[in-house]
Amino acid sequence: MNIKFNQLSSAIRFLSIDAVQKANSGHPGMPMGMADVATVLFKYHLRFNPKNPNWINRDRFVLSAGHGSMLLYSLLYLTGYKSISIEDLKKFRQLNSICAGHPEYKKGTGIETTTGPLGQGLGNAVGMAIAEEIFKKKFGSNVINNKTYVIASDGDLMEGISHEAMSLAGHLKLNNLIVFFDNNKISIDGPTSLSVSDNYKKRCESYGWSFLEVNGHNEKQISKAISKASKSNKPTLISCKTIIGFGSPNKSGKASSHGSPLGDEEISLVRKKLKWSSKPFEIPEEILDEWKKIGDKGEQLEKAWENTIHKKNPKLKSELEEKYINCDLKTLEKLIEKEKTKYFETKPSMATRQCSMAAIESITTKLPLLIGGSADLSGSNNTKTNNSKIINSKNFNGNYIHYGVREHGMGAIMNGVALYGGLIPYGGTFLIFSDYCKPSIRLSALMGLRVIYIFSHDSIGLGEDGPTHQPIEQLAGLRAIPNLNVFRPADVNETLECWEIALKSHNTPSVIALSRQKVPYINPQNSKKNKCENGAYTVHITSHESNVTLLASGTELELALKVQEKLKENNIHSKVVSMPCMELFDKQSKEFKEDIIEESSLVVTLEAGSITHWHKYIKNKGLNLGIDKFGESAPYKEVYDHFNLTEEKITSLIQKKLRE
Ligand SMILES: Cc1ncc(C[n+]2csc(CCOP(=O)(O)OP(=O)(O)O)c2C)c(N)n1
Repeated sequence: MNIKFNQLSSAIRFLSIDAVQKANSGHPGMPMGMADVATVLFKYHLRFNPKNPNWINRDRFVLSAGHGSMLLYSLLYLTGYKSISIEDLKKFRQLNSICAGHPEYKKGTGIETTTGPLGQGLGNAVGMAIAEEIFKKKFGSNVINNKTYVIASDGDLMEGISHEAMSLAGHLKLNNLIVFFDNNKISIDGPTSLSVSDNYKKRCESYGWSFLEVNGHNEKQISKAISKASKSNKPTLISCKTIIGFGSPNKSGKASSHGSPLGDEEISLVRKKLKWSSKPFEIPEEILDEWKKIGDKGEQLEKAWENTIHKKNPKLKSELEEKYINCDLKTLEKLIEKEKTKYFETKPSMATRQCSMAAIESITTKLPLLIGGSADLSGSNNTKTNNSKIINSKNFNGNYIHYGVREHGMGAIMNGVALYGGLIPYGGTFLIFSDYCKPSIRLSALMGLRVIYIFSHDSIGLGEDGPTHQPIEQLAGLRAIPNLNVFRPADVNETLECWEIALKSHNTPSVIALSRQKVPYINPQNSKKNKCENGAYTVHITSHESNVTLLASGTELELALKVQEKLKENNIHSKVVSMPCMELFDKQSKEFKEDIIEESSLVVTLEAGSITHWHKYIKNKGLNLGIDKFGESAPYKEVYDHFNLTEEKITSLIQKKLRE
């Protein structure tokens, strides 16, 4: 039997509307509207192998409009991915179902990224396309030549992040990136004319993108546009004029089909209109077979690819997989040890941002997988080193990206680079502007990606730039994100150790907060052991019967040691603990924690920022010293004094507290 094109797309439409109806929540309109575009893409163009969702050279498909998740789940089921069965589709939006409300990244499932916050997927796709170019340059275009396809909605393109990501993609001439714009002119509040009158063609042209327009329900037009886009020397946006809720007699073209079940009555009208007599979740065998055939082609595609690379070099595949995709960190430990010993001998005073630069410079000699960058603050974040080679549109044989002033885009792009596999992205800005990329950081954590955020100028210690640039609540906000390690190293030794932990954290992103101002070398003894690994360690004790425990992070460790001296002059003994990473400390055993923070002593925490996350360490007594106001513009020592963060003031506060 000859299966017609619209029977294939109807399968997506009905799985989507029936699953949404069964869950009694979800978004049917978008999958109904984009079913034709998706069918053309999967049937004729996308190179994928459901039997091996991890095939390195597969085309990436990103559903940036994550609310239309049923479109993706239907496609994965129909083409034969093991990750999604018909039973899973019936459990759409239920606890522990792979078919979550919005797509949630899980390696090896065909779900390439977590989407839902609009615009993020588009940013991820730019990162994937950059990663592909880097690999292509390393291994040749007959080895790596995949494309990245995206479905983006009106909402995706309204979000500011889409501007940042598309602008950089145009600048880098990422011709491996093809975006389908679901131009249905409907969003939640109604017609998009309520809020937007952008000229998308001109917008794309100004970014350096190709712009094509098609009827999103016309098989030939869509396919022709994809072929044309594939030959472009720029990224392409294909504006697909579609009807949201296509096939629904009363709800198509209307916002009412966007985000709620159509209802049984309307669904039976859609069945009539689209001539679909099958029951919910039943796909006629011949249609399912046709879809499976589309999926099955992937195995051949992958085999042919394997043959090509085998001919080129029989060892290439294993090198690709072992050395790159699985990220070789074997040499890292030795390297960090060597660097630590070097600095123990010289004991340099350096700003921790400079310590980080030194760490990066040595790590990149061994790890070509590290892809750095900064949102236009390279010199300030110290992310660029003598080993940095700039990536540009003419040359992807590099390891450093000038992201421009695009923090949000940078975060989403780094997530995409990490998702592609085989590369470890790090990117910098000022800690204050972590707020500008917070949604992407949250997604790094939610997806469990090894992305390293380098945030310098981490306190009032930046001085004269004043309260707009002095972070106060930023560390607290970041520490509130689950599965994110927030490091604040105190000297070069800790900075090296924090970098080592970040690189070894395969499923957890890291923030490394760094100082603008110099700090002394503090590490009391050289050890192979990574002292930051447990989150905190004792730096100096004046007597084993100390009655004060000073707990500090980053630049305030120096202050804590000065306070300790002053206390000693007054016959008060104390212990100074460095806490470079709260998250790691909080995971340690009760015994370890009690050994570090002795309940019998007066616990004083010290960090030039919000005290929010320090409360938990002082129990009933003790002092949380920090700043819960906006900063001040002045030379930094004066700002510290203004906020009572000096050894004299802190010492007398502690003395007063001990007398209480
Ligand atoms: C960052 C972000 N803001 C808001 C939302 C909530 N939201 C989900 S879909 C949507 C807009 C829907 O319009 P469109 O993107 O055109 O999708 P369509 O109606 O075509 O399915 C909004 C505001 C979101 N998911 N992400």
